[in-house]
Amino acid sequence: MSYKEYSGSAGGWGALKATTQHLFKSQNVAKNISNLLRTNQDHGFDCPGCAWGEKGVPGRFRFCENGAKAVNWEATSRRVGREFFAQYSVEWLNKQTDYFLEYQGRLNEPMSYNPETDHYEPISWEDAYEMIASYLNLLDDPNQAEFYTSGRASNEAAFVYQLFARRFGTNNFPDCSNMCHESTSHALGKTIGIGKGTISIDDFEKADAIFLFGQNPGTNHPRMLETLSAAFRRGARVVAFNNLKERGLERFTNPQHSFEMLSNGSTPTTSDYFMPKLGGDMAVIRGMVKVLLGHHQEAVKRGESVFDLVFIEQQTQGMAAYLEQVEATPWSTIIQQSGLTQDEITQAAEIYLRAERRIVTWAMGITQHKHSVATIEELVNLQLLFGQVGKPGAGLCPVRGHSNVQGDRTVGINEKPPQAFLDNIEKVFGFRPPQTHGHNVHNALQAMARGDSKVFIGLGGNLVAAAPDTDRVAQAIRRCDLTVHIATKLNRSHVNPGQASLILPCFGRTDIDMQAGGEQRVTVEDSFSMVHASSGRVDMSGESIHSEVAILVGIAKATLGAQNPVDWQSLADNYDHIRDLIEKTIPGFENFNQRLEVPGGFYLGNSARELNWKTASGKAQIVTNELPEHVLPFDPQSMTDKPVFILQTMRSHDQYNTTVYGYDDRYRGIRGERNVIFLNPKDIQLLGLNPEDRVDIETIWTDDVERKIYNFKVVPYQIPQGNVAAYFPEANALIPLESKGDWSDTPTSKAVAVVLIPAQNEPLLINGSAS
Ligand SMILES: Nc1nc2c(c(=O)[nH]1)N[C@H]1C(S)=C(S)[C@@H](COP(=O)(O)OP(=O)(O)OC[C@H]3O[C@@H](n4cnc5c(=O)[nH]c(N)nc54)[C@H](O)[C@@H]3O)O[C@H]1N2
Ligand SMILES: Nc1nc2c(c(=O)[nH]1)N[C@H]1C(S)=C(S)[C@@H](COP(=O)(O)OP(=O)(O)OC[C@H]3O[C@@H](n4cnc5c(=O)[nH]c(N)nc54)[C@H](O)[C@@H]3O)O[C@H]1N2
Ligand SMILES: [Mo]
Repeated sequence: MSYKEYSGSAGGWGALKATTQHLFKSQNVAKNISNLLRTNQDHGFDCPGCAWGEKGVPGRFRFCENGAKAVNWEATSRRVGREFFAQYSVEWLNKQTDYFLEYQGRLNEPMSYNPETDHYEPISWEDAYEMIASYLNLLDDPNQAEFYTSGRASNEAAFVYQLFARRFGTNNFPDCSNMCHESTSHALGKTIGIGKGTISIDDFEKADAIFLFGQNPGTNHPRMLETLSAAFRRGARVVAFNNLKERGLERFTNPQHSFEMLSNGSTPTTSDYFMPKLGGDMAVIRGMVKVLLGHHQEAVKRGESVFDLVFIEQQTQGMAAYLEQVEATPWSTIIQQSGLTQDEITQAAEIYLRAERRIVTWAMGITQHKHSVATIEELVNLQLLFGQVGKPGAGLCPVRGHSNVQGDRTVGINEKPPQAFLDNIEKVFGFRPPQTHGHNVHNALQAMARGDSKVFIGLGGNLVAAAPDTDRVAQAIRRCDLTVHIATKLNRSHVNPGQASLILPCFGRTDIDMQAGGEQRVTVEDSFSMVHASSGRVDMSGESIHSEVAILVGIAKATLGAQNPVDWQSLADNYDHIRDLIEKTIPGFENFNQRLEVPGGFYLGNSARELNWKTASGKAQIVTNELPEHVLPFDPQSMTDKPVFILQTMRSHDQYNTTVYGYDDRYRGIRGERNVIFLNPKDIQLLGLNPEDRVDIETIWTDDVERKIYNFKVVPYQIPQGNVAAYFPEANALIPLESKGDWSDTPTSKAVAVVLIPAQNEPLLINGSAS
């Protein structure tokens, strides 16, 4: 492995080269290129990459490097079938890397785990459905089953899934969003009455200033770079707050604009870049509001105002108490917590002040902390002070992760469903769904660890690798009587089976979905609440792979009976029937099937954007919070003599969550390795270490569990002193299950206290990578 600083810009030649390399490595080259051409087009499939939206420009060819990787990874011609599982035991497979497991190709036959041989063996679809039904129907209580969803599932699959599980009798819907934007949904629900962003993609063309908090679009939402650099070119200020110096946020060359590519030019994506400490954003925003309040007080003396007083008066509640709290917060605390100087915060505040239309965006750097909900409430307060909701070119923009994570929640994947939704289910389907709240990811894992939950079903995803405390989570899932994985590719969760375990292979976004009623399409919702259709191109007929909907219908029929509470088979035969049921149950989907014909899809609407506040008070709610004393619930330095660092875990450029495409992280200058830890050069010196030395990393937490990972290579990087960074899923073993966000239960993946110890042993080499 080696690392050297990356000198190019994000996107550009490097991106095209990487995309084509990926295309050529695959054994499906021609098919993949024609797939790419159809991604995000009107009659193509929705890119399984991220949830960024598209301006529906018909016929325009759009893709990004990482979307290309996602498509290519899914559309591989490699297969994992019975010979593979006969050859390798589960114990052996569990020792392999995440990269190795997924690289083997697409699952293409239902498999059942045999604990006596420790091998997966073929099973027929019908036997698999009967087996699931018998385990479910033997439970003492439906709440002993967990129905996990990952955000690639389509609206149609997710709706059928929740209908089945609710009819079965539970609201246990642990979901990937519990580890992702849960803090956003909670904070926005409480403050503006809807847990979604308030802007549309056009608003970026009208904004004067865009503030980006805790996100790395160059890697995770590459199409957003184009939006940002267009805004920049037009003169908008683009201000980034990031714990690391991220190349993709600094400069961008658009691979689809040949002129920039040829001249090797690059457009800056940001005009201003600030590097707060991990978890310091709430203090940053508090500081900005303090500066702005000062300006406001000055203006009032002149008989003017800086805040939007009419908006505050008519639309909000609670502003006075909040401003008192802002005044009471001393600069010393703000500076110490944020890691920025008063000057830097003032600079940011003044950019905000000079703009008229401001967008605030955020992602995991904001949502995966103990005080994430409070931080997002602080962002909302700032925007409400200036009337920045419901106005063109302005608003709140949480940038979602999985391509349909927002849609899944819309159609009912929700462990705390709103009463109106439950009432509609009762009205439409004639049964009373369970009324008590179910399990989120945190509760589900605890219940499985205790042995209370006994059946785990996963609609996609890879919970063992995505959740914190990897070893404990693996043990918890292994305690189940039955685990079922509806999946495209082999992963860590499949090789940690329950007593019995099934792998049920399904189609992905890129595949043709042929049913009795003809070729089917599915729908997804992007970050901007746009719903559009997606239909795949790859022909998988002839293999024993079924669609997600067909699999769920198979399970539902076997468990509940063919007609209970609907004619299940008719839903699998023609997904229009599912969309008719969604239309009947959920507001916003009127004429669902007809409206899918409109190019670019249709907008679900957003009540807050219309200044319709669905909160208890009927107004936008200003929430007053104190700044947290520490990013953790205790002072870790009091528990050890070694210097304590706060660790964030993040994505490399060569991965999609737990899916590892490769071992490079181009923009951060890493090649050929993932077991690296990024440190400030001064901290390296302070520890008496040198770049490329190897360290073991150990968590400081309040229990006796040892959480340690070994042999991570030290990499000097632009990161505040006292903060370090490593990749997930490797570093997930360090995050205690109990370390979670207030209100949201989201794992604190961006703040874990650790100490570094010079490595005791030489690294083991697995699949060419140190482990
Ligand atoms: N190619 C690709 N695309 C993806 C994904 C993928 O894995 N690969 N994952 C998808 C999913 S599910 C999601 S949720 C999104 C994730 O998209 P991101 O949120 O961009 O993902 P992370 O890699 O976790 O990056 C977090 C960023 O926040 C910064 N950061 C961390 N902590 C803090 C903090 O306390 N304050 C500030 N200001 N910054 C901080 C980090 O330095 C990093 O740049 O991307 C989606 N798109
Ligand atoms: N430490 C740390 N942990 C994190 C995070 C972090 O930043 N740091 N991020 C968190 C976030 S934001 C998220 S969203 C979660 C992600 O958690 P998950 O959504 O559970 O994980 P993924 O890695 O996206 O799931 C990958 C698997 O999904 C399956 N799959 C892929 N496509 C399809 C499909 O079309 N249908 C079906 N049925 N299956 C499919 C494949 O088998 C693949 O192995 O991880 C979280 N975990
Ligand atoms: Mo996510």
